[in-house]
Amino acid sequence: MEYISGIIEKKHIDYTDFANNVDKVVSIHGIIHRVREMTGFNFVILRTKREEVQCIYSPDFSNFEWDENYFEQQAVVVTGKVVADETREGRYELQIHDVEVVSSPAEEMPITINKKQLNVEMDTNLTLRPISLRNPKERAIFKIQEGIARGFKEFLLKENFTEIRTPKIVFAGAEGGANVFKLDYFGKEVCLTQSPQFYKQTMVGVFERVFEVGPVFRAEHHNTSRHLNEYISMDFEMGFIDSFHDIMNMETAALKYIMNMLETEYAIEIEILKAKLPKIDTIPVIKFSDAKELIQTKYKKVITDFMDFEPEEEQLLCKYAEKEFGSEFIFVTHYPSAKRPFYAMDDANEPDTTLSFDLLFRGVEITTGGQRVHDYAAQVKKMEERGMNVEEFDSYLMAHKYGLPPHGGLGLGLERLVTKLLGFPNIRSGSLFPRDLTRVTP
Ligand code: AMO
Repeated sequence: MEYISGIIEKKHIDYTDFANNVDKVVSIHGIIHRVREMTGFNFVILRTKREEVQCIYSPDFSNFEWDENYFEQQAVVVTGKVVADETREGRYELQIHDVEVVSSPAEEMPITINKKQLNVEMDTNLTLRPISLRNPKERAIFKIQEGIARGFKEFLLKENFTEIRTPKIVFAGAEGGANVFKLDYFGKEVCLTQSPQFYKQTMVGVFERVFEVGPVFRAEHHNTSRHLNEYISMDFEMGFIDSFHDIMNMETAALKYIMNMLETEYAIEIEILKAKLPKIDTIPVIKFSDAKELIQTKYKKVITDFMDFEPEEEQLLCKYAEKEFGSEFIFVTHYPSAKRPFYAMDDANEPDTTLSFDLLFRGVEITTGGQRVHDYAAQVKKMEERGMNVEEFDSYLMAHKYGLPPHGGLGLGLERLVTKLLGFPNIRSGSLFPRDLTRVTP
């Protein structure tokens, strides 16, 4: 009988092991990313898990002749001697002794992926995503994306939140509106979740503090640089809050933790992308109505929408926050009740507004959050006033009926955050395989 013991054999070393193997002969594997022919020798750049590794072919120390059998995009195992790179301090390179070709591509790439910058249109980039992502700069974006989600998770676990996974096939859209994907579920009409909202509130009754990082779906019918039809929502929800300020504080602390993690653990990608991380000290807070007034008086803009911000208004607010308070973030609170979902708690002092907020960063809304209605009777009343069929929401309201502490939470769009963090104009740059009006492949 054959048994599997779970012993993981490291067949080849990684670039990070080079420092401990100077002057030793080692093997490393990777993809031949680029070959630069020089006089008398070749630079062979290997694309490995995270780093590009410089190897040198030279008849002086290589045991074979570099000919047409070796070319870019082959998967190879390279054996050679580790030496210090004399032109780049702290870096190492490999003097190639032998190369074993493990796999060769069937065709040449239709685009050049081994230059610093992928010089193709967005459309080509997305159509050829399986290969455009191999460009070091493109893939670095998704390492940063990993870092953000990792920081969010690590931070919340430290704060005693429990990670949950909620269904994506649901009975009703949490955020209301028409942007719900409907689907047939064994003859019954159901939808794809717009947000884990109902379930995260429900789980406050179970764990008090919960979070989830997962896909949500929005049937947005417009093509913009800020909207996707599927995106990753980073959500948390917490009980026993005194006010929605507890939520804004938790988010500010989470963002500080995330930026610190990126700075320390993702320096390679920060350097590749030349990313400018925001400094977060305190984040200014402004009320929605005051923000509208400010935009009108300070920036002389004629307000046409009194219920929400136009993209340009969000940009102006961020400009204001940066100029006045040196912050690239700004919280806007007390959004009009009419524009917020039924679960948002109204402000007792100004019932037309909600105890909710948005967080704007570098000109775009990246988060919505706030305090929720936790009292059963109050929630039913608010739903009835909105003409909703309360019975349809029985399973959600069970949490309220049998008791929930005062609670609140937020949803942070991962792609919006990573896109703004890295200074890209279009959200598609921050999505691995974006889903938009025209794209369901690759
Ligand atoms: P909201 O609908 O405002 O709130 O969404 C929260 C955050 O998700 C991001 N986002 C999007 N990202 C990409 N494409 C889209 N189409 C898109 N729509 C939204 C934004 C936004 O700030 N349940 C509430 C959150 C809560 O109160 O806990 C909700 O989903 O970054």
